[in-house]
Amino acid sequence: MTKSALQIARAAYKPKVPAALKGAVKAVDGEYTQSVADQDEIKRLFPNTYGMPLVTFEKSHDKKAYPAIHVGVILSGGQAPGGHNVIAGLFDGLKATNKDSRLFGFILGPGGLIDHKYMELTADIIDDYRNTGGFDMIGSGRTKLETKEQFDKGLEILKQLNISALVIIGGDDSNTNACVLAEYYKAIGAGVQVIGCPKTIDGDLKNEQIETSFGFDTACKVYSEVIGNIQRDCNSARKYWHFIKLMGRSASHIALECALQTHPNVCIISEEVEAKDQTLDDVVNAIATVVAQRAEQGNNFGTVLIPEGLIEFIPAMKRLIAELNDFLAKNESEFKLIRRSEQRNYIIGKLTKDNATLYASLPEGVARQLTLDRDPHGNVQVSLIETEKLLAEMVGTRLAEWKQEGKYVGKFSSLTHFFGYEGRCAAPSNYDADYCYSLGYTASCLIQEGKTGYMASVRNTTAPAEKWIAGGIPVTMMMNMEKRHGELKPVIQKALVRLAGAPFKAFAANRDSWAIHTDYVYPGPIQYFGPTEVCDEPTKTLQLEQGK
Ligand code: FBP
Repeated sequence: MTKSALQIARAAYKPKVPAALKGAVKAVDGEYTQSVADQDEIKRLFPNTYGMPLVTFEKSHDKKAYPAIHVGVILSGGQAPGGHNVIAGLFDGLKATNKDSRLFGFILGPGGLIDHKYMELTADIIDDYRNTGGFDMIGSGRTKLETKEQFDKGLEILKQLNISALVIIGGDDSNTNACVLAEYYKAIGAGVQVIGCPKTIDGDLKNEQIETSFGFDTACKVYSEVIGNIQRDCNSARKYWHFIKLMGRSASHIALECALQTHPNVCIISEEVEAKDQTLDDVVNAIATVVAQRAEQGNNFGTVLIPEGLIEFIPAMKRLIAELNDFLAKNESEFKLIRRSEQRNYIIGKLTKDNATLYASLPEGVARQLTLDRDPHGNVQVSLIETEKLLAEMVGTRLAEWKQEGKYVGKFSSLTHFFGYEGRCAAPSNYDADYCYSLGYTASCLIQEGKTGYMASVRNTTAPAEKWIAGGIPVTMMMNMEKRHGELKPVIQKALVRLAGAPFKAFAANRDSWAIHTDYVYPGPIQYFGPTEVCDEPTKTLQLEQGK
C-alpha cells in the first residue's frame, strides 16, 4: 500500500487520552439512571439492562489481573472520521490488561456478524490504520441487527470464536439495536456483553452524557475549509451565488457548525423552518431577499448553506410527499401507463388542492424526482432530491419576477454544490483522533468491568485531553418511545438543533449582519502540526454548548 508523506508522519501520532486512562483503571459507579421519557415502558422492555448506574473511570493504584478475553467489533452505518482509532484504542486497552486478549472485526457491518464474516485484528493490521480516516479496515454496512433470528445467528459465531464481548460503533439506531442485543444476550444468559460507541458525522447522537458523536468535528472542518475556499473565490470574482448543500440526513448540526465557522450570507436551519411552519416559498423569499439586498450594494455574489434534510422539515412538503407516496402506491400501474410528458399534469389533477398547487410550483426536475426515486418501502428518497438546485432555480425565478416589478436590480448567476462524501472519510482531526482513541479505550475498560448495555462516554472535551472524563452510560438512559413505521418502539432520542441552544442563538444573533456585510471566515485545512489553538480546537457547537 503506497502511503502519502502525511499518512506516514501521522501514523506516529500518539492520541492524547484522559489522565485516568493512563495506567491501571478502576470503575466508580455513580447514580442509578432512568430513561429520558416513558420510564415504565422502557423498564418493561429492558428488564435486565434498565436503571443501571453511570460509570466513571478513575486512576487506580492496584494493578488488577484480568483474564485474556476475545472481543468482537462492528462498524455500523455511514463512515465517520476516527473509526479506526476507536478500534485501535479498544485493541490497546485490551492488550494493556492482558496481552493474550484478542480482537476480531466483523466484515462490512452488522451483516458480518449474521453471515459469520470476520477477521482477526492483529497488531500489524491495527498499526497500519492508526489515525487514518475511513472504515476500510473492516468495512461498514447498514444491515439492521433487530430480529431474534439475527441475534441467535450472531451468537453462533461469537460462541465459535469464544467472544465474550461485542463493541458496536454506530449512530442512534445502531446503538438502540446494540442495547436490544445486550438485553437479549443477558436475558438468555449468552455470556456476551455488548458495548456501544457514538458515531455519526451528523452530530445528532448527543445528550447530557454524550457530548458529541465522533466524526462531526472532522467532517465539519473539511466542509468549512471548502466553503471558506468557495467564499474566497466568490469574493474575488464577485459574480456567483453558491448554493451549498451539506450532509446530515435529518438534523442541521453540520450546516449550523459550518455557518459558525465560515459566516456565509445565508444558512437555512431545518428545525427553524419547521418550528416557524415555513413554506418552501417562505424559504425561497428569504434567500431572494438577501440576494436583492446585496444587489442594491452592488454585491451580486454570496453563499447559501442548505442542510440535506431540509425538505422533510418543510411541513407543506411533508404533506405533499405523504400524499404522493400514498397515491403512487395505490395507482402505480395506472401512473406507469401515462406518457412522460403528461405525468406532471396527471399528478396535479389527482392531488388535493394545496398539494396540487405546491407540486405545480416545483421545477420540472424536482417534480419528476418526487414521482420516481422510491425506496423499498415505496417512499420518496428525499436525500436524493437536489435541494440546492431546487432552491437556486426557485430563487432565480423569484428574482426574475421581482425584476419585472422593479423590486430587484441585480444580476443573478448561481452554482450548486453538495458536500458529504468528501468529508466522511477524511483523516481525523486531532480532536477526533484523540476522542475516538479514548472512546475505544474506554469501551475496553467497560468490558473488563463486566458491563453490558452501556455506551462508552468521554466528556469535558473542550478542556485539554488530560482532563477528559471517561466512563459509561446505560443506553436505556437515552431512550424514549417513538413511532417507527407505524409502531411504537424504544429508541435513543435523536438530538436535533435546539433553537434555544447556544449554537443556534449565536448564529441567529449574527446572521443578519453576515447576510449583508461580507464577513467570510476562511478556516483553511485541518492542521496537525503547530500550536494547540490551531490543531486541537473543538467545534464551535461544542464550545458554545459548554459556555466556552
Ligand atoms: P450515519 O448516521 O449512519 O452515520 O450516516 C450519516 C450519513 O452520512 C448522512 O449524513 C447521510 O444522509 C447518509 O449517511 C448517507 O447514507 P449512505 O452512506 O448510505 O449514502
